[in-house]
Amino acid sequence: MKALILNSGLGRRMGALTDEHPKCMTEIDAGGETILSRQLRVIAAAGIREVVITTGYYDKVLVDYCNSLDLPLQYTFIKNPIYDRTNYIYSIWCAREYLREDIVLMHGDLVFEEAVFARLLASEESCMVVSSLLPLPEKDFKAVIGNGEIQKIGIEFFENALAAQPLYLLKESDLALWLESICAFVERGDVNCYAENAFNAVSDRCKIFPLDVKNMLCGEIDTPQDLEAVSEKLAECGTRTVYMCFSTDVIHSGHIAILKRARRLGKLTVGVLTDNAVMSYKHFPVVPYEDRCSMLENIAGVTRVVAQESLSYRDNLLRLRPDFVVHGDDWRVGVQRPIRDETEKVLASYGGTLIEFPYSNDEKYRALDTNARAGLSLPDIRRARLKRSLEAKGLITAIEAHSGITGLIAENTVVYEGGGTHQFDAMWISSLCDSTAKGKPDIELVDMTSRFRTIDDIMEVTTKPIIFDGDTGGLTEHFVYTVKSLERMGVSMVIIEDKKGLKKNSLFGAEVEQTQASIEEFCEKIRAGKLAQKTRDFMICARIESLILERGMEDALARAAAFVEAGADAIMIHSRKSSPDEIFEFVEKFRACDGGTPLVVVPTSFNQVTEEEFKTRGVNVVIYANQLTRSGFPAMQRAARSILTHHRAKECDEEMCMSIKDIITLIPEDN
Ligand code: SPV
Ligand code: MG
Repeated sequence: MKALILNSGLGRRMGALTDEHPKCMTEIDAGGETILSRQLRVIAAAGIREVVITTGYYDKVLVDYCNSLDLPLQYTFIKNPIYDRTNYIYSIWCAREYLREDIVLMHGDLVFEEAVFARLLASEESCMVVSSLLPLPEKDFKAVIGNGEIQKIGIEFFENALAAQPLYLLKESDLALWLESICAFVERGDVNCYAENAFNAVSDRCKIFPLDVKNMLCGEIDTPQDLEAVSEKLAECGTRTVYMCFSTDVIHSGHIAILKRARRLGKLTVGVLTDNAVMSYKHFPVVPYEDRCSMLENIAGVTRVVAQESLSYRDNLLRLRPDFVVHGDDWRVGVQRPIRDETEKVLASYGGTLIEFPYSNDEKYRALDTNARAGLSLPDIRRARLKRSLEAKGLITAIEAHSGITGLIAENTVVYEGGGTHQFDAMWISSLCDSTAKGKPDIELVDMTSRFRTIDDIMEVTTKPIIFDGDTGGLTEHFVYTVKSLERMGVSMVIIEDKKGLKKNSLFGAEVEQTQASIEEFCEKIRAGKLAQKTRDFMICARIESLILERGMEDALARAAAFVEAGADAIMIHSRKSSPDEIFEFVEKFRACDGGTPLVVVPTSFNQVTEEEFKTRGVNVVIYANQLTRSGFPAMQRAARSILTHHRAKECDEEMCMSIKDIITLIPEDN
């Protein structure tokens, strides 16, 4: 993209101000900034490198001045040799050979705030700056709008018109059409009209759209009075405020570039998504919220940092009422679109503006992100994540996984809701499902070595934290080794149930013979486990079977208190009733005496309760303990039956199978 600035004219109406230099060199602030230096700085800051400037009046002064500014710009100066006898249509004609790509076109006496320029560059179509709020000027440009497009530009149009400024973004094809028309005008000697007359002749084909900048500064300086008004408005622009939101763990040069551009628009406030909000939307934050805040606070130009509690910008925007929100244009499509739409609506409610910069999807930035994510699967980081998630979210969810593929489902399944996403926080390595996958009963028959093998398979392909179903924990002498091994592997929590002898699955309840360990026996096991662990992150959760074995609420509560006293980091209360009442009663009574210890539930039989309700009542971990096994198994049975019934696989393939292509691409190669 190039910029074309028209600076050939005499600027007669400026009086003495243009006695010694062209109008564009008129100073607009006390710091010596001129119309031109400001334009060039804005152009350079936007990343444009080539500028074509048409000259005429005091051309040498102008060329020397541009070079003295020392900006990272390459200039092409095109002199209009008959500048005193022609209008700028002729200057553009002189420069035509240099205009073969997308350009921004501006008159040399135009002063605009940076946000106007940013919006212009973000446009996907050719556009011209207009204002729906300013009164129609008597003598300056107006644009006639029809069907959302600009149909005519000129000073003589008042009907269906908006005040317009000669600042354009022209896509290559529209520029070519306009230039063709300019050539036709010049060749027949029409050199004293506006270039816009040539546009008007082809406006049915040359599509230029209005870019409504409302009250933002974009005005020409024709007279000393204009100069005064524009300088005043420029000072006002100094009080503009800008808001951006970040969730990133690493700040790279792409972020710095967008921050730099944002802070040029005004005083910059950065919202940092809280850990909870990040977790709900993408992956777990590698860098905690506080550290992400201080990273951003220390970037030059960031005036302040505030928390953004959810993906939605609404609350912060209504509170801070920034003039601009800045974002990459990537959120125009995909899952973030609803958030963008809401942001636009909230901004419109108080007169704010959304500014979008091109999103950099650079390979090196993606690699940084991938590397940060790879770290999440390392044992220390994965282990610590459960506690961090619990602290950040209050309630977390885990889904059963018993193999690499079910681990991938737990890891990658995401649903989109309200512009955000929802996914599981952790995985539960269920004894029931691990045993079932091996065709064995859930009676601690699958030994620890084999259970660890399952953990390993899952860990190899996932990053989410793991809660391990440790059954009874076995003999205390064995349990201490289990704790050490799990901790070393990066498991976050082991849940052991207060049973002894031959353990059967709890969902059999009192229908089968099961023995509950005494409080003292089980406390001993907890204490030994806590002594064995090496890190502070690993958690031992005591699971109480009193309700399952019909020993009553009092027994359950007494055990919970004793187990916490013995060092349990969390309590799981289990029930096999279809009504959640006894679970709710336990939670309420437990919470009356213990507000802090996390409570875990496994709502297999009382599946009607929502996570929200559990949270409100004081539960912290909800485990969906067996749903992948219970849904996968009947699907497989149906497929097997279909093949037997039809003596071929066609029906099975067509009605119940994923395609071969899908299954082979399901698993990414870099796993
Ligand atoms: C498991 O998933 O193995 C459990 C939960 O221990 S339950 O099956 O409900 O006992
Ligand atoms: Mg189990």
